Amino acid sequence: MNRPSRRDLLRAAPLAAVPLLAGRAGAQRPGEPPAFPGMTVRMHEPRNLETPVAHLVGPDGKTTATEHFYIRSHFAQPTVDMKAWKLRVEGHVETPTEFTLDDLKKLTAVKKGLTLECAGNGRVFLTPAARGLQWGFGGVGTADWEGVALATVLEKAKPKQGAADVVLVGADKGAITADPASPGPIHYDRGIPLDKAVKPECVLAWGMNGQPLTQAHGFPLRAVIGGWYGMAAVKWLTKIVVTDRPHHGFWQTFDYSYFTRSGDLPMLTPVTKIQPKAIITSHTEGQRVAGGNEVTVSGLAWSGESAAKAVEFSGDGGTTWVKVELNAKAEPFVWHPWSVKWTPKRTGPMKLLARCTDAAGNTQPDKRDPDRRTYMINHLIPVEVVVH
Ligand SMILES: Nc1nc2c(c(=O)[nH]1)N[C@H]1C(S)=C(S)[C@@H](COP(=O)(O)O)O[C@H]1N2
Ligand SMILES: [Mo]
Repeated sequence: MNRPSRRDLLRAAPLAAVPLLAGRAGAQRPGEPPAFPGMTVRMHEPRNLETPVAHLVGPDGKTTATEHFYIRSHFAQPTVDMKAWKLRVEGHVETPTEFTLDDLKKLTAVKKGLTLECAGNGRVFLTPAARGLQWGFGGVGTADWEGVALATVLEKAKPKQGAADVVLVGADKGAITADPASPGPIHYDRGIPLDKAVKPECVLAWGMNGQPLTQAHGFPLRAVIGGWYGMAAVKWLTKIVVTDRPHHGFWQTFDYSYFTRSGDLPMLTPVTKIQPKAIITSHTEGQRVAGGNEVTVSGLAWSGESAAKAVEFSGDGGTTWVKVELNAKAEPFVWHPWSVKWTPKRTGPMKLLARCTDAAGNTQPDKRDPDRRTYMINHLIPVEVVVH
């Protein structure tokens, strides 16, 4: 086998070079966490890793292999002492309750395929450049989550009349010092309105793709809030606090918020629902494609609480579009693989685009809405290939 020389690696497109270097045996420097083969490092500590698009879908054609599932952590990963670990449910409830992991496993178990997307996925494409981790297309993944419905756990504690939010609290803790700073060290948390929290797509998961959760993905227990961006999927869950008023916590005001408007009154609003999006996974920026031959372009499409109902493809930067035949009925909460045949008819750079319309009739916008600040990035972003 021909091993690429170091010069070749350095000459490769910057996007491709990072996973190659990160994946090389021996690339780990002393004192650094182990290398994650094939992952793109967005931040070393805390560890934040992006999935290269070619690894988004694993061998089963649907889910992301756990070792390739993106990792987004704001603080150092906490290590949980399983002898002492309990999940406490308290606050505006009739029966404050504590559960060991075994207690939870005795409740009715559920297993669900759910797509998780970071609210900042695609941030690298924003102009002007935005602060925050520079995710490309790969801050997203789908796993089979095994656990108990959040509703089942709430039923045991019995929220009182007037319960508003279900605040999920992680064991990780730290101080955000960049403006807007946190009020000293705080846990990672997120409030979910009770009416969403009791929906079947809200799961407290101890299993991911048939295995116990890994440390990075929230061992021993994490939330997955189907249809909502990843910031609500609190990892290393230790406490659930039911409140009698909306929880205006740090992670849904100073962070993970955007502007909605009624008339011309902008109002800060927590980021919630995943927006429709289609991405191309078969081709990457700058890839060379032979002209005149039919090629298969493939990718993924999803739309939070709705289903990716229609996908369109353009090989010419949006001048003409073709309908993509979806080979299976799309479902809400989970992405849908798609593919289309394309024959490039001229040489030179060509912009490939995919566009998703969901079952509720929402289509991806052409242009970026600045009211979304640095989140919910689903305007059309081309992948430019070079036809030769
Ligand atoms: N406790 C805790 N939970 C967390 C976070 C965190 O930093 N701490 N990050 C959130 C964000 S922003 C995302 S996108 C998802 C990512 O989950 P993953 O690392 O398993 O992909 O976890 C969420 N849950
Ligand atoms: Mo995120």
